[in-house]
Amino acid sequence: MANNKNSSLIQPSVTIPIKPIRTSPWANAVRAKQGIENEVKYPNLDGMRVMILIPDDHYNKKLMSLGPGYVATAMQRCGIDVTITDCAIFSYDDIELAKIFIQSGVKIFGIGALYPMSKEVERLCGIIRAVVPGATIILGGALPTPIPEFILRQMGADIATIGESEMTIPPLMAALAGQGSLEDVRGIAYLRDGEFFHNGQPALPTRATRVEVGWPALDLYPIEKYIESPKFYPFEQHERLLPIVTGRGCPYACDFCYRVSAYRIRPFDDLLDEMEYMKDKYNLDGFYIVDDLLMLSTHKITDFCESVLERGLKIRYNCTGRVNTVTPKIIELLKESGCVSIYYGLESGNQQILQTMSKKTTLEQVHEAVRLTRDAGIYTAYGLMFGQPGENAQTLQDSVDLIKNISYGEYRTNKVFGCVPFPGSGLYDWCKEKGLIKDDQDFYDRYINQNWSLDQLPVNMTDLSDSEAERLFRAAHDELSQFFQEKMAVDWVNFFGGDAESLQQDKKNGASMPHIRQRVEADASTYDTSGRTS
Ligand code: B12
Ligand code: SF4
Repeated sequence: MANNKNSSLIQPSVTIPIKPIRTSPWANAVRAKQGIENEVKYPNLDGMRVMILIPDDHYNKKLMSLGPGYVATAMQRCGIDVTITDCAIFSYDDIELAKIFIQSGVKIFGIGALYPMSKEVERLCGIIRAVVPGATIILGGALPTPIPEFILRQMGADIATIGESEMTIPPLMAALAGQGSLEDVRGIAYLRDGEFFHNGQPALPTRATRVEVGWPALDLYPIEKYIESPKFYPFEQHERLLPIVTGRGCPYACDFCYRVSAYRIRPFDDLLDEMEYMKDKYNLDGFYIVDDLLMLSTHKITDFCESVLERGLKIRYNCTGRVNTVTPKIIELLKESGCVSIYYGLESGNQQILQTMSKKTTLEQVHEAVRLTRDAGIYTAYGLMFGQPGENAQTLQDSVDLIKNISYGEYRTNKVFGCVPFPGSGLYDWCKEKGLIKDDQDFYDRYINQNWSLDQLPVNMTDLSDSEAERLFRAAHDELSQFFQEKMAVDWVNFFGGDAESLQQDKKNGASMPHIRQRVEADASTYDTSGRTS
């Protein structure tokens, strides 16, 4: 943590000094509606060649990133010869990448990325610049969208597409081919002779169907590599799974979350057609439903489950969930239609903090949702975070206690993550207003993680001093590690049999069984939150 505060007193009282940062859960939906369109014209760009790169996210579970596939489909509809190179799958070093770029002969590169991949993107851009003179580099995704000028300059790229880009791509590529000009392309930002231009928000697909924007160009990915990669619990390693999105955007407005657009659910006939197609083509057993939309409303989730059942689609799937939409009926339908695991973004064990972050959920809903889910035999994963404005020792302890109270039958540790105010979130703007983040460069320098882990507090937004916030965060981590080590040791003995007495003896001596400790430590380093926040 870089900023310093004087007070190191821990206030156990739960006094939240600020109001929720964003209050209307529908704010984004209303704002973005004007941009929604469903007509795209595809120019003929035969002969144009593009390489889309997926940066390495340094995670052992290789989840296919769908955004580049959608963008590639838009390019293919223009006749562009496009390839996708997934650096997360192949972990190329600099020399290998340089050779790939040179040998490809391609002059236009696209890179889709999230903020945590920024150092990787910088590396990719640097290598392209070094070996492909005159290359055009287009960035897309959550990395450039909220702060395109800073990101373009820092990465050394030329053009950023803002948010969802299927409808931006055709006019953009036409402009690059000399059929039109960049000034007229909506939804991009770019640097020209060092000067920065921003052409505003993109047009968005109404429902993201096959007809409208197409399905992602799966043929361009190394599909078997994703299928072979380690599985999310409770799927088994032999199961064949791929990700799919059920819609776009989100109608809520949690203060820590980066969201750019109105929510749009895909029509279920189109979604189920795609699932059926993928299942047949790749012999799939199931899906990771990666977006935030599936459990947004009782109505939607009911329709989805019923559509899966009506089609007789025998699948197993996981999804994200919102505790406020859970009912016994919904859980029953989810189970019946093949759901094996739900990831709930619980975020905090303190009600006032939930309100501060505009989560629009209650602790009663949390307990009820977890109980119903687990009683139905659906595995429950959850994420909590520490570091919201107004947090103190007590609010952190409330989160630790919540985890302990709702955990049973665990195979892995659950922990409290650091709350990172990513660019594009309400918190990022709030931090700038309060002077906690000076500018985009300041945040870029503080955010040192380049992987999935959110183990740091790059900006101290709490009421605590930096050192106290850090100390309490580590102490919470240790408390939970200890808790899960003991819990898993007991589960292990119960499940596999073994010497319960010596386990008790170990515990009395303050020692844990070494094989359990190893397993817990290994697991903690690859904790799978799935990047999901709903
Ligand atoms: C699936 C998912 C993941 C997956 C896959 C991520 C991926 N590379 O796609 C995994 C599990 C790996 C993941 C991990 C994490 N994630 Co995540 N994830 C998502 C999620 C839920 C859905 C993404 C998705 O598939 N959307 C649907 C597709 C169609 O949209 P899209 O990917 O945005 O693609 C469109 C545009 O971005 C653009 N585009 C995309 N690629 C390209 C490429 C080019 C060349 C161009 C021109 C355009 C372009 O056009 C696409 C089509 O419209 C989003 C939330 C969301 N609803 O988007 C969070 C989200 C992207 N994740 C987020 C976060 C914070 C994380 C984690 C840090 C969380 C964690 N600790 O677990 C890690 C970070 C991993 C890393 N090292 O970078 C944040 C990103 C914040 C930010 N500013 O970067 C999001 C937005 C969640 C949120 N609500 O805040 N995540
Ligand atoms: S955390 Fe989930 S529910 Fe909240 S705004 Fe983000 S995507 Fe929507």
